[in-house]
Amino acid sequence: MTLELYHGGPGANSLKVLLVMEEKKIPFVDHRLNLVKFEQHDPEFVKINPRGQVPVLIHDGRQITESTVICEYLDALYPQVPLRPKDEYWRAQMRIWTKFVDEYFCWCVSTLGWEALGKRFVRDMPEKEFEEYVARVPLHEQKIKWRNARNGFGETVLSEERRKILFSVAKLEHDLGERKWLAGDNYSLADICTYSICFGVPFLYPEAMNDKASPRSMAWLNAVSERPATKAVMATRPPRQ
Ligand SMILES: N[C@@H](CCC(=O)N[C@@H](CS)C(=O)NCC(=O)O)C(=O)O
Repeated sequence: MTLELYHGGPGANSLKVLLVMEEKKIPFVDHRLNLVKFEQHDPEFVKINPRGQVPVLIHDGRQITESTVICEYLDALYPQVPLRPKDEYWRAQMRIWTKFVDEYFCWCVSTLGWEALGKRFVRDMPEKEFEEYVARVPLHEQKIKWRNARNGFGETVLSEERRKILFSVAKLEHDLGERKWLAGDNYSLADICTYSICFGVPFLYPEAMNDKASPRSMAWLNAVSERPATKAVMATRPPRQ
């Protein structure tokens, strides 16, 4: 069996899959794309994923997208280190968390991330060069997102996203008051998928996540960060440019 992973390095949706790969020690052919150099919109990559996004898993020549789906797929293929609760109730709780992350939490964190990324990478890019890159972006919504990253999202949008992050952190604090991990007694995809989106929040919006405001979430974040698999994957982050 051959597995190939196209990813953007240890961040957000790509991080979910990289953590699963490392927890399970799954061998794979590693294709790392530089997202701020727009490699995900390169015509060669768009042939692999017409949406021009990562992560993408290729299993014996067949393509699978959607990070959470890929994580479940890998857990089914490599069940020796289980990352989904066996108990159906807790498995449902795991899915409630991964769904919440994909449909709600990811979006508000990502807007703050794109705002920061825009300032660092595309705000000062010459107009012509930027428009050439945007012309290659296949998804209309992503074209808008890249333009917003360049021009700034504006305070109305950013303050609404901050409100949603506060709501998400309160949900984390609540659930972690009742259980050790997000889907019960064992580390699971709920933790992996939430961590992958959440680990940047203490830097992007420190008022929302810090030892005083959200002690349980911070302790959980540290517990995930201290896992050998997380350390190994995070060590591959490039130095800040
Ligand atoms: N729902 C998809 C979202 C994939 C996604 O948003 N990927 C981002 C990286 S985290 C991406 O490729 N962004 C680059 C772009 O859209 O230009 C998933 O969970 O895999």
